[in-house]
Amino acid sequence: MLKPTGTTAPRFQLVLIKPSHYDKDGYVVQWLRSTMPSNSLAAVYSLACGAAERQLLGADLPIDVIAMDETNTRVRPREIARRIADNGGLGLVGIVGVQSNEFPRAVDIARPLRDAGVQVMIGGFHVSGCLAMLKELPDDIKEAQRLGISIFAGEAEEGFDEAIIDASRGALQPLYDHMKHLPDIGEVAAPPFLPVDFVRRTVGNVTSFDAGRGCPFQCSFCTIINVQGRKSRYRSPDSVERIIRMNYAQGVNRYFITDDNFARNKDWEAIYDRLIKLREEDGLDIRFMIQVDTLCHRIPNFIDKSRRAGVTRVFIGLENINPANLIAAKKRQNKITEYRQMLLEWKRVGIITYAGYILGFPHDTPESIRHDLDIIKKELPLDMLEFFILTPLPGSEDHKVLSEKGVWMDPDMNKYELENVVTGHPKMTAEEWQEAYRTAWDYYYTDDHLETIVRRAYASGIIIRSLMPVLFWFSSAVPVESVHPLQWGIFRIKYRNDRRSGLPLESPFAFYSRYAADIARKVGMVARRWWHLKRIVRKIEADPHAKLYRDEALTPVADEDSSHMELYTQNEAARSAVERELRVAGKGASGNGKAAAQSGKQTNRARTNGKDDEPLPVEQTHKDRSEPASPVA
Ligand code: B12
Ligand code: SF4
Repeated sequence: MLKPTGTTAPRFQLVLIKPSHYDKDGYVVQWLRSTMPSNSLAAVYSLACGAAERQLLGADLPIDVIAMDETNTRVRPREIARRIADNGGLGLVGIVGVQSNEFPRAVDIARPLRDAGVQVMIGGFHVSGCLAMLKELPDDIKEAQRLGISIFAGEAEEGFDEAIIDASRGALQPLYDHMKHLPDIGEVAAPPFLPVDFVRRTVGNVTSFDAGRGCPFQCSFCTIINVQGRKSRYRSPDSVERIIRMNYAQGVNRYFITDDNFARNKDWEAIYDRLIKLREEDGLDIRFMIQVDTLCHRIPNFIDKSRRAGVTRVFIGLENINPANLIAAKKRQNKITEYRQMLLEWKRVGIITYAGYILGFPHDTPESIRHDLDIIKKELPLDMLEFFILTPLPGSEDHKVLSEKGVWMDPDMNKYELENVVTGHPKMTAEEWQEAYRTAWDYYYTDDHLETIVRRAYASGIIIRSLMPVLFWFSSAVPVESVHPLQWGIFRIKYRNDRRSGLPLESPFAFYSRYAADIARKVGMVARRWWHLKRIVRKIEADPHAKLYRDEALTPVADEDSSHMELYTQNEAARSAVERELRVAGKGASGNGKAAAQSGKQTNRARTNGKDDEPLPVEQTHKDRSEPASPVA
């Protein structure tokens, strides 16, 4: 605890910081306006405010809650320490939602605070993932504990009060492990919320909240199932409405629902019905972005209700188009025979699609990646594609297996941002793999393909003036700023003194001249790319035939010439997958490539009956077998 400096009655200072991470030069990645408000911060901030309102520490020790998101706000540890000292010396700094790539920065923020005697606690996916999956704590977490930083694994909805009380007594424990029991979030008294000031420091009028946690599937690269579990836990429609009304009251009406797979939120329909009521009966102008899996279109009503509920953008975990890779990653629910149908369904209701694509599965090579991208561009009616390097994230099965086998993984957690090669690959050197990632962005977002995306969108009834900024964002982040679009922001802020521990301070001249040159270069690039897209949009709007545009990707599944579609015939794995789907649908297999490809079409039709021989997700194995919402049941 800090020595008090003031004479006023003590007030417990609860400071919450969502950290950022370092760029390749060791400077904090920070923006004038960052991508979006952090839901992790919103969740913990709300609980902290709840504790303050309840007078958790008694009437004599009020709690002041201060929150900051480092992606758009400078964190000054010395000022925080002074504030705590000025208020009687009692306080806790919670470093919130710390992902693996943010862990080194989180510890750097904590170090001067610990030197000043401040109690610090770190929570989030890195520590929870490591505790969930590893037999022994990794060195970085042990080092944090050695510095006196307390670790909170699990969800703050349970156990945060205990930690605050311990901190008020100056008796924070080294570890709070709440991984064994995952809390029910149905009716949390203080659901996620951030004041509008946080939203104003981000791009657009968007905030985020989780309507549920957990996913039933078993992808080997996924951390979510091991941290948040495979059972769907969800907020009640009342709770969701409360979050929306609180935000609406402060003028925030766009939302990113952070559920990794909203289609598997068991209460999706009741939540949608409430959103539909809010829009259609109560007249609220609210819009959403959600994340789903590639079988979501087979859940009756899901896509149509998404549109009515106000969903305008959907993120889809496509990951790969080579079935051999999908099987290797245990992503068996992704079926190439469903991709086109699913994307066309979203197009039918005018919703913009984003898909994640992972590079570096075992069967990938630089050539195969380019070939896959050619197929995607030609045959899949997809808007944005975003790339990730396959990364053994702490908390995933992949990470656990490699750790147990003693396979090399880069020990620098700052690199675990899905943009760096951090382990070996059976078919690519590290350089080839890294280069394949870098070039994938340029290869997908060519000038021609940007025009094709906008043409397809226009012909599908998507508002292309809304698509344009998003397309700009996803096509430009890597070429302009060398950061992933999910980490980009408006105008990069850099402080010479905020450099990674262990790296030297640069001279002001070297630092500022490079910073200024960088700004000039980026402004030029941004302007050029924006005007280029604008020209495309104008050209298409002026084209009287643009609404009639058709190509292979937009061709309805029923009319597709599947024997010539490379998606179904690209390799042996694709042909076998198509044959297998045909068998499952009871149509028999033919064995030759052409007929096998045609089975993709038949399968798409036949499978609307909802029959499948896939192993069911864990929670759907018994009583849910007849539940209509389950597409794999
Ligand atoms: C929304 C989201 C984002 C958003 C917003 C970030 C945010 N945290 O809100 C954006 C788009 C910015 C983002 C970006 C990225 N993300 Co992200 N993101 C998510 C997502 C889908 C939801 C986050 C969320 O709201 N979770 C729900 C909250 C409530 O859970 P939580 O964060 O764990 O917090 C709870 C507990 O951990 C605990 N807790 C947390 N902190 C603290 C602190 C204290 C003091 C206490 C007591 C408790 C506590 O209590 C909280 C409430 O229950 C998660 C997946 C997921 N299901 O969480 C991925 C996830 C966190 N992201 C991930 C990754 C890898 C990224 C990116 C690197 C991707 C990329 N290439 O750009 C970037 C990195 C950003 C950066 N700054 O470096 C990984 C992290 C895995 C890992 N081991 O680190 C995840 C898990 C997804 C995955 N692929 O596995 N992301
Ligand atoms: S579908 Fe998404 S959230 Fe579910 S296990 Fe796979 S990667 Fe994880």
